[in-house]
Amino acid sequence: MAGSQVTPPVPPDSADRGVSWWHRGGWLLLALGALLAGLLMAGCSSGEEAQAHVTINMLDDFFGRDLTRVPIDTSVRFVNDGRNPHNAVDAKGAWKTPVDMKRGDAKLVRFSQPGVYRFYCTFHGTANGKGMAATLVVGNAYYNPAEQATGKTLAPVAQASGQVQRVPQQHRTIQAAVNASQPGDLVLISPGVYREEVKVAIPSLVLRGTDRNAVVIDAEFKRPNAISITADGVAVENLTARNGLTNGVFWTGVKGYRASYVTAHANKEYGVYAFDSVDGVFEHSYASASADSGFYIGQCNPCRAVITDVVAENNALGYSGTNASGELYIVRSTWRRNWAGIVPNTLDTELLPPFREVTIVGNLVEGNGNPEAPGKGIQWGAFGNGVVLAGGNDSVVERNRIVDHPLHGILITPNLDRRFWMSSGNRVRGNVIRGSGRADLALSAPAGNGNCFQGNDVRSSAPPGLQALHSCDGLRLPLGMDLSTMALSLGRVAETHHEDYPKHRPEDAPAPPPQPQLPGGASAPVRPAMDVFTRFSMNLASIPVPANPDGHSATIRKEPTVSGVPILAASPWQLVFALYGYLLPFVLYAAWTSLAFWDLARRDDLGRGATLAWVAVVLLVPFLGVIGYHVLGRSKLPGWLRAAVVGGGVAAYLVILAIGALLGGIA
Ligand SMILES: [Cu+2]
Repeated sequence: MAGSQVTPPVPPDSADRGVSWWHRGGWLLLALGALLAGLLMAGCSSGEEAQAHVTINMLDDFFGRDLTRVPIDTSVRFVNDGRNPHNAVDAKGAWKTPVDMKRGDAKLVRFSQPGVYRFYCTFHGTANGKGMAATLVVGNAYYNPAEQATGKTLAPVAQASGQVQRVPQQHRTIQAAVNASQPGDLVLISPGVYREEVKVAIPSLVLRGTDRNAVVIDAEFKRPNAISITADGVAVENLTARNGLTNGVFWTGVKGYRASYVTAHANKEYGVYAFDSVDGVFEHSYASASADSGFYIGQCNPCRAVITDVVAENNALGYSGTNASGELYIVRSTWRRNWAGIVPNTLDTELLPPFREVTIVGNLVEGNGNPEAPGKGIQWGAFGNGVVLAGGNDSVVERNRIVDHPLHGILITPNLDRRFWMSSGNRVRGNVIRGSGRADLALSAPAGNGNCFQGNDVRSSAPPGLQALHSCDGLRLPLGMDLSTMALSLGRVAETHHEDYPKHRPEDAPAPPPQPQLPGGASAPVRPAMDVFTRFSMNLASIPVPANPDGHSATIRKEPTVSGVPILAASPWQLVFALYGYLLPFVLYAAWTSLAFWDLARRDDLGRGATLAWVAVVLLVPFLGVIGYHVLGRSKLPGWLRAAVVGGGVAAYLVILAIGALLGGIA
């Protein structure tokens, strides 16, 4: 206390006021920073829109789904993604959107009463269901799609009827054969190119081609889908579905579905797609040149579905599954040369977020990072990764072989939509990963609890030591999260916003190679898609890591990195965000520590013991120690300065991250 005489005595109350000013001011600034970041991340949308809703797209000139089922009190967001003006008007006049919705316009309509709502666009459809028209079923309202199509109430059946409807021998079109069928019938299609959209509202049909490669349903980029299915229990086998304005084969709102030996090629959204559907299998199928994903199971819980023995190549995403959870297995399949391989994800634009309990086992995931594949902006953020878990929980990634990816083999990351979804409780074990440009395993910050990595045969991770810091059985420290990975993703988001990504079209993709035929061909047993999941036998534990294809070794080398950023692969946008995200915390930490020592050295109110104790706290407790000193240490530095340097630094970091996100994620 030798210098006490040079320090003017300060009345205790004003000293207290100084401390409490810091408490108020500093934490206020911190809280403001966090709040600002939170607000930016939440976007400028209204509260209602921030909640999960279901989206019905308006395209030229059709609605994205023939049938949408929602629970009571759901908001439905009608959005015009076409070029023409559209609207949605209830056929009985109960509700309507604005009449003249332009491209990009959206309207939320909330449905609180159960019922079957048929709606249409007044420009391109009629109230009695012709042209641009679709159906919305709210709550448990009774709806049998067959009634609308045939005037008859038809229930699904488990057994084949023994009847065969032949195309073109008995029926000139596939649609005519479907309309003439009873549940349990086989619609058997001979070789030919069928230029129609087949709408299936009769349950338990089996649509089968006699030759997978020569029976082609071609939507000619004029019709929404090759096949659209709204009835339960329908199987599609041994044919090719191509050139859909949206999808190749599409099930919506059904119980029981199956695709076997199906080829889906050059569809503008998805190849083989099940939405709001449960109890299904996609098997021995092939999808290429989809501008969104090859295979997609979305909005279900529990999904009770299996994807097995499929090949997805040259799509934006091999597999995408938005808000698809529970008893969902993606196994023994090949995902290669897409933008990204397997990407379960969480979005607010569909119901049931976040995704959870997805099991990904025994897949070969190879060379996803193919800029020649068709794609759209929304998937660009996933480019160059093998497996991405984007904002979901409690999923399992085991015994996959993952080779040659410009960024990561397996990436666990938060996903930003209208809300910010963190990933937690995911288990990554026993995978073999080679040839990742940035890291074989990556955990992007911020991440929730319980993500673990164990027994993976890998060469690198981001952050380093991921398997040691986040093991499944042993040590799990909340330290191993990597902010630079998040920052790198924000760079991608900015690129998307600036339309700075490759734009290849499904139309220009090379034709798919011939694919193997359904065993038994035309005379294979007829099995309607009933209790598909229960009857599918699979021994998960017996699925091994797949063999190395043609024994080749990885061709992508780990890239030289500077401050955590792969310098060759990074675009200018990525460099800006990644360098900032990587460096700023170190810069701040160094500045706070220097300031604390400088202050401690000049303090005369502390004894040697107290000073050394603070030095120890600052040095030994990462980040929090030095923040603790500035907040609680009664530093002689002016409160406003400490508030600006500590609180402002943290706030700046959050704001920069949020602005990066805002640039492309929400706008
Ligand atoms: Cu219209």
